[in-house]
Amino acid sequence: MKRFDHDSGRRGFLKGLLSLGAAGALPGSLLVPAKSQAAPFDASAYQVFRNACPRNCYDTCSIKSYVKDGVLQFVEGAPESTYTKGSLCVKGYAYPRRIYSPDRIKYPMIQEGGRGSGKWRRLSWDEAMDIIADKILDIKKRDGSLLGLGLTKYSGQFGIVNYGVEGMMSSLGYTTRFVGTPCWPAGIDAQNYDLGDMWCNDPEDMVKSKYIIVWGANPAWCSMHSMKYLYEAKRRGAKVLVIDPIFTQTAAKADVFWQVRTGADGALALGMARHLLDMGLVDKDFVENHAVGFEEFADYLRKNVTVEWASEVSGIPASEIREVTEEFAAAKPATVWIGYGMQRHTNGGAMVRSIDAFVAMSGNIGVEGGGARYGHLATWGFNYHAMVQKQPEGSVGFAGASGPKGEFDFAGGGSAKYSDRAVNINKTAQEILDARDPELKMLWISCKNPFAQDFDRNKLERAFKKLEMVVSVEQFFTETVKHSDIVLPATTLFEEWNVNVSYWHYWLSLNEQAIKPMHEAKSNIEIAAALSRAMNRKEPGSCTFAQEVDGKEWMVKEFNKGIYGLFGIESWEDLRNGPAKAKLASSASWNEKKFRTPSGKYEFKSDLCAKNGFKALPEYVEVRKATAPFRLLTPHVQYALHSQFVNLDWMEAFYPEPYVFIHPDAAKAKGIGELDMVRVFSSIGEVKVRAKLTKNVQKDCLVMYEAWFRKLDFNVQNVVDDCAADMGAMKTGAPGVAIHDQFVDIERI
Ligand SMILES: Nc1nc2c(c(=O)[nH]1)N[C@H]1C(S)=C(S)[C@@H](COP(=O)(O)OP(=O)(O)OC[C@H]3O[C@@H](n4cnc5c(=O)[nH]c(N)nc54)[C@H](O)[C@@H]3O)O[C@H]1N2
Ligand SMILES: Nc1nc2c(c(=O)[nH]1)N[C@H]1C(S)=C(S)[C@@H](COP(=O)(O)OP(=O)(O)OC[C@H]3O[C@@H](n4cnc5c(=O)[nH]c(N)nc54)[C@H](O)[C@@H]3O)O[C@H]1N2
Ligand SMILES: [Mo]
Repeated sequence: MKRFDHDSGRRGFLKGLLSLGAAGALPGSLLVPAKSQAAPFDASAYQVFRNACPRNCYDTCSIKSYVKDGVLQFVEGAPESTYTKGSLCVKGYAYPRRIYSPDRIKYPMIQEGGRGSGKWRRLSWDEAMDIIADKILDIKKRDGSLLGLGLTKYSGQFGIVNYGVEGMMSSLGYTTRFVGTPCWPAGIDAQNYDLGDMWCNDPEDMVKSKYIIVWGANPAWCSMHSMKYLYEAKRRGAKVLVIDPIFTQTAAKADVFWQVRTGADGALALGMARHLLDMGLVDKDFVENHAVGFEEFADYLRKNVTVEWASEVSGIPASEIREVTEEFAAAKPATVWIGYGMQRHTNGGAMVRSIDAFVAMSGNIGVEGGGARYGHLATWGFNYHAMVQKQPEGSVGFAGASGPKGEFDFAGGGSAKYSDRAVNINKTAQEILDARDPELKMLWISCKNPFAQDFDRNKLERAFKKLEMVVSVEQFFTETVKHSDIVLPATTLFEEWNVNVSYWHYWLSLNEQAIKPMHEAKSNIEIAAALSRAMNRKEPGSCTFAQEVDGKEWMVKEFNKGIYGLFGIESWEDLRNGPAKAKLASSASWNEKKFRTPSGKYEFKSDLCAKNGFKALPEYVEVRKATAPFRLLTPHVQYALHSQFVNLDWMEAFYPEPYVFIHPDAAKAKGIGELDMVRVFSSIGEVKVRAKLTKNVQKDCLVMYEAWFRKLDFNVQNVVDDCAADMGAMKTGAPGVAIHDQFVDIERI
C-alpha cells in the first residue's frame, strides 16, 4: 500500500528534523549538511499513515506518520482534528525514538537465574508459549480451575483491539482479574450519584465559557491540547481560576490561583454553595424542575456551612470565596473542570459531589460552555469483539455470576454458574498476599507496570515472592520485567492495527500499521493467538481464542452501525482521510436535562449513594489524618506518561533527573539546601533524591513527580501506600486509591 499526502507541507518536515536532530542515528536520516540549503519538502517521498496515540491521556491525539523505506521518519499531529490541530506533545514527537530505541525488548526471554537475577536467556516464541501453556495446564490440573491465574492490565495501551488481552484470559477459562482503576473511580461514582452517568461537554466548547475553574487538574502538562480553549476563552473575556495545592504551570496561566489545602476542596465548594444561597443566586428553574433534594441540601448548608468555616478549612480567604462565587454566578455560562488528581483522596468522591452541587445550583448543567466536566465514555460503543470470548466447555470458576467490572468493561463476564474472580487493582500486593482457595500462582501482566505504578512497592516485592510464575508482555526492561520469569516483546502502535477514542474529546481515530513489527515483537492479540496454538497443541479444546489473527480484520470487527452513525462515516476506511468527530446535537452534555439517576433528575440527595454506605447529601467529609509532618503529592509530569517516555535518551535531555520539591522555609528548618541529597521516608519505605527549593509548594507539603528513569533508582511507590479512596466500587468494581493522602518525613543525607 502506498498513499501520499501532499498537503502536510513543511511543518511536519521541520518537526522531523527537530526530532531526528537529537539522535541523528535513524536509518534514512533527514539531516542536511549545516551549510547547504534544505531541499524543499517533498511529501510524495513518504508513505503517510494514520495513527492514534493510545496512551491513557485526555488528548488521545490523532497522528500522521511519515514512513520512508519502511522506516518511520517522523510524526505530526493530524491537522484535520480541531482538537489535536496539527501538534503533538513532547512525548508524542519522541515516538520515533521509542520505536527504534536500542533498549526495546526484542524477543521472548526467560530469567533462568530466578527473578531479579538478571540471567536472561533468549527463547523462541514456540518455546516461550510451551512453557507458559504447560504452567497454565498444571494450575488447572492442581486446582481444578484457572482462578490461580491472574491478569493485571491497565492503561499502557488503550486501543480497542487490545481488550483482546482480557479476551485471551476468558478464552482459557475463569481466571482472577485485577479490576478497578487507580485513575478516576471516586469521581465516576460521584457523578453517577448526582447525574446518573459521567458525561462531559465537548472540551472545544470551553471557548464559550465566561468563567472557567480548573479544579485539581493540570492541563498545561496533562492535556496540553485543551489549553488553547482556555486561552481562547480568556481572549474572549473569560476569567480562569485554578485551584490546586501546587502552583502548577496551568495555575501560572490563570487569572486567579487558589492554593487550597489538600483534600479541603469539599469544604470550599460547600462554602461557595452557601454563598450562592445567601445571595439568592441559585438557579430556581433548575433546582425546582430538574433536580431532587435541593431543599434538604439547602437546609444542610444553612445549618452546617458558613463561608468563614470554608475559609478556615481550605485556607482561602472568605472575601475571595465570596467574590469568585458572585463572579461565577454572574458569568453565563460558567464551568468547572474537575481534575482526576483532586479525587485521589479518602474523601475524593464526596468532594466531587460538592463541586457538582455547586455547578448545578448555579444553573450551569446542560449548558454549552458550562458543565461539571470530568470525563465521558459516550464514544466507546465498539463491539469489543477481541474482548468477548467464550470460556472452554466445562470451565470451572468463581461460584456466582457477578463477573468483574472495570471502567471500560462494557460486556462483563460470566456464565449463569461461574464467573472470574475479581480482586482490587488498587491493592495489587495485598490481594496477591490474601488470595486463597485457590492462591494466586501465576500472573500475566500486560499494558501495565505494577512496580512503577501500583502502591506500596515493598509489599509488592513480598507479594511477588508468592507467585510461581510471572509473565510480562512489554516493550522495555521495566522494574516489573525484572520481577518476571518470562517477558514477551510487544509491538508499538506503529506496528499494529487499532482504533482509538478519548474519554475527554469526541474524536475517533484510525491506527494503521505503518511499519513491520520490530525484532520479534507481536501485538497483544497475536500473542493470544500464539498461546492458543500452544494450549490446543497440548490439550485440544483448552483455549477458544483464534489460532490465527489478522490485525486489520480484527480492527474492522470492532466497528458497528452505531459507531458509523455517531461519527457520520460510511466505513472505517473514511478514517484514512483523517479522524472523525462525533455528530453531537449540542456540545453540552445533559442538554435535555434528562438525567440517568433513579429519579431522572439531578440528585442533590441520592438514596443510592446512601444505600452504598455514604451520605445521601454532598456533605463535608474530612480527609485522611496526617501521620507524619509532610503531605506527599506524586502527580503526573510533563515528560512522562506514567512510566513511559522518560526512559528514552531523547527525553533524558529534557528531564535528566527527578527531585523532591520543598518549600524554602521547610527546607531551612530541616537544614536542607538546594540540590542536597535527601531521604524522603515513611513507615513503608524511602526514596533518595535531590531536593529543589520552591515556593510553588506549601510549607507542609512535598512533591515528587512519578516517572521511570532507566538509570536511576527512583520510585515514588516506595512511599505511597494503598489506602482506598471513598468511592468507585459501584461503577468500576473497586474503590479508588488515596494517592495524594500520603505522609512522609524528610532528612538530609
Ligand atoms: N504515585 C502515583 N501513582 C500513580 C499515579 C499517580 O499520580 N501517583 N497515577 C495513577 C494513574 S492515574 C494511572 S492511569 C496509573 C497508570 O499505570 P499503568 O497503566 O501501569 O501505566 P503506564 O506506565 O502508562 O503503562 C504501563 C506499561 O504498559 C507498557 N505498554 C505500552 N504499550 C503496550 C502494549 O501495546 N502492550 C503491552 N503489553 N504493554 C504496553 C508500557 O511500556 C508500560 O511499561 O498509574 C497510577 N499510579
Ligand atoms: N504529561 C502527562 N499527561 C498525562 C499523564 C501523565 O502522566 N503525563 N497522565 C494521564 C492520566 S492517566 C491522567 S489520570 C490524567 C491526569 O490528569 P490530571 O488530573 O490533570 O493530573 P494529576 O497530575 O494527577 O493531578 C492534577 C492536579 O491535582 C492536584 N491535586 C492533588 N490533590 C488535590 C486536592 O486535594 N485538591 C486540589 N484542588 N487539587 C489536588 C495536583 O496537585 C495536580 O496538580 O492525565 C493524563 N495525561
Ligand atoms: Mo490515569
